[in-house]
Amino acid sequence: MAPSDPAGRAEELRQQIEYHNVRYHQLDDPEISDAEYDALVRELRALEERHPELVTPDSPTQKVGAPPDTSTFAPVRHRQPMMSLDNAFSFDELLAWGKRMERYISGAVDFVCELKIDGVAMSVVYENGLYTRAATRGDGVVGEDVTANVATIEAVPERLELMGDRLPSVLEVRGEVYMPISAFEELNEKQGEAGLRLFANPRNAAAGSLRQKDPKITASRDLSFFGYQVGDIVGGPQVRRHSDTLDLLRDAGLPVNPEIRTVASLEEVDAFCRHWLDHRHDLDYEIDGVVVKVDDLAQRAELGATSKAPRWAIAYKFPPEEATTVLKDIMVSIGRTGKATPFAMLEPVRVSGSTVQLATLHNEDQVRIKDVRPGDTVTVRKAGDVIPEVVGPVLSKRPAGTKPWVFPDTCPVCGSPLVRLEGESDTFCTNVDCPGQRQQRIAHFASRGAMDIEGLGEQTVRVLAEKALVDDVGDIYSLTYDDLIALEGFADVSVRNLLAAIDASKDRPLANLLVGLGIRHVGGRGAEVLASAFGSLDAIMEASEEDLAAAEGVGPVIARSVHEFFALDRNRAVVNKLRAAGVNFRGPDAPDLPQTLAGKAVVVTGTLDGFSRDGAVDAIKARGGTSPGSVSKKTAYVVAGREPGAAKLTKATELEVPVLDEAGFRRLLETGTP
Ligand code: I6G
Repeated sequence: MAPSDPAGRAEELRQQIEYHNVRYHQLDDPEISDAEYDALVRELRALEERHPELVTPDSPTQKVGAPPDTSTFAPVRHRQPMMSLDNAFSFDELLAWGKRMERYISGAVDFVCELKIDGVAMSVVYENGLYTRAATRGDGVVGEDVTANVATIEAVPERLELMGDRLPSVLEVRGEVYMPISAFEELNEKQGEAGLRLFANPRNAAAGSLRQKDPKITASRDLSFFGYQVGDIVGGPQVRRHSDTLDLLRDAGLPVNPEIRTVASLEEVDAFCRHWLDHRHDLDYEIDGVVVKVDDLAQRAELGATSKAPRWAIAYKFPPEEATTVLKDIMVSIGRTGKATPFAMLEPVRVSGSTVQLATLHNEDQVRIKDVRPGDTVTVRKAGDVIPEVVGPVLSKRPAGTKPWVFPDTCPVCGSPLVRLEGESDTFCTNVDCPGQRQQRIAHFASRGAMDIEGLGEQTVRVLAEKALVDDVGDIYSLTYDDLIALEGFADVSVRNLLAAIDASKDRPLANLLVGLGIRHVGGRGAEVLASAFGSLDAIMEASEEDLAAAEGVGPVIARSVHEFFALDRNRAVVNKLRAAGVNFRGPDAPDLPQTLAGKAVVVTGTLDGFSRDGAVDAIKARGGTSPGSVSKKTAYVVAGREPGAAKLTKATELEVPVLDEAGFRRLLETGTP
């Protein structure tokens, strides 16, 4: 459309918005993200502001929501119009709203900040304290009667709590019906198992669950409700502030969101918004912004409303976490454990403030259940720090002739068979020497949270591996200036930076090294626990599975995994390369003592004069050794105090393990020999 044809563009935008209104409000199957919808409305509004002659009475900018679907649900005329809210997309827009208000009111303003729950707006009417009717917003004047369905929601009380003579004869509460994230995930799991369509997000799941002819289905869906506003009240207490209204709702036994705050300035509003922008994923329900309302009801009356929205409230919308784009292809990546993960290659798209080109599809079942195909337009989601994922296809935009994607049966890197074990959802490359796995292990070692070697990302690791410069993580420390400068894309500065980063990584804490080694089940927390319980990598390596499991915070699964890892010669060889390079093997609490017992197992039995039992064990560990509870052929020495255990001494004699007295033990600690 030519920019010089504003009338044509306005008409086109109106048609598009109407189309998306129906998909969102009536079909619960939106094709575009909320942000893309908001952008269309904003463009139309800006166009109409520049050309007021283009405003039509039926323009979506003049209306709320979409007409109700009266073919399935009876129409309900709201007692008072159910308005929508104006939006602000930045703090500047929020300030501009505050400024606009100054034209209507003067004096100090208190604001109530409420989380904007991503659900379905609902009007719920109580007459003489009894639940009588629930209706959707519809077009703001007439909504859909969903009384039977909303009656199944536990959070919506059947009867208001006794308020004595404060009980209003009519109370219409407005609020949001929503599906908690945990319930949404459970529902989608069940839908997938039953081969049914997955819901794209909790809002769609809530809307779809409400739009059921059979209330039993709604009842099975675990919906919830927060009240946020009185729509109409007859009788009952007089209130002067919105915050008092919320107290009234609480007193009546209606659920009100616990995070609501009343503040005295827009700066505090901004702080509230920023806090929830950072913490939105801490909640078990989705929010897409913050609603800010003037608290004083007299000030509200002065402010009034436009045809569509009150002037006393605004919705501050968070940046979008979803967008639609074209899926160019589906590929499979091989992780460090051999796990084969399908991922989508996308036309680049902005989501959550960054450009996304790749998004995970998790596993074979997920691709099949979502049925996303190369060529599809897909919804992409990037929530918080989570890896971007493909939510699902926009079926109405599917090109003709696409075919379901088929998971490959061989590894895309080494060609070995891909195997999926019975009852498991993941598929694995069976070749432990697969270059794909090896490269991922090295990239993981260098990643943040592990050894944090800046400049040694997946790309660089691939190049280094292809040139046979690195085979395992130990080889990183043998890289030379000449090795690197010969590589394409490397110059003097980048080589020096990478070598400096590699050198700096030698001093990382032991927990980072443990994470970097990529031992199954050992994440950041497990690594911290191991590092402080054992004090050194050697002590961890030499500990028995029982000793590992006996350490506080280390369970049997981690203990077995650690033990199995260090039992492999291949892994011990890597550790030796790291040791030779001078990588730190010492834990956080290890005092600066010479590692005279590195890798040695010393069993203590009987009472020593100069050491308590724990003190002797600590002294051994502090010098890099271990102190198992029993004698085996791996034991280097047995230290015998007064009244030693007979079984230990017998075993030591049998296995020809030297037995030391306390003086010998002291020499051993100091020099490494008794
Ligand atoms: O759509 C809405 C969502 C949340 C609202 C709203 C709200 O308060 C937390 N409040 C009002 C007054 C309106 N819509 C009209």
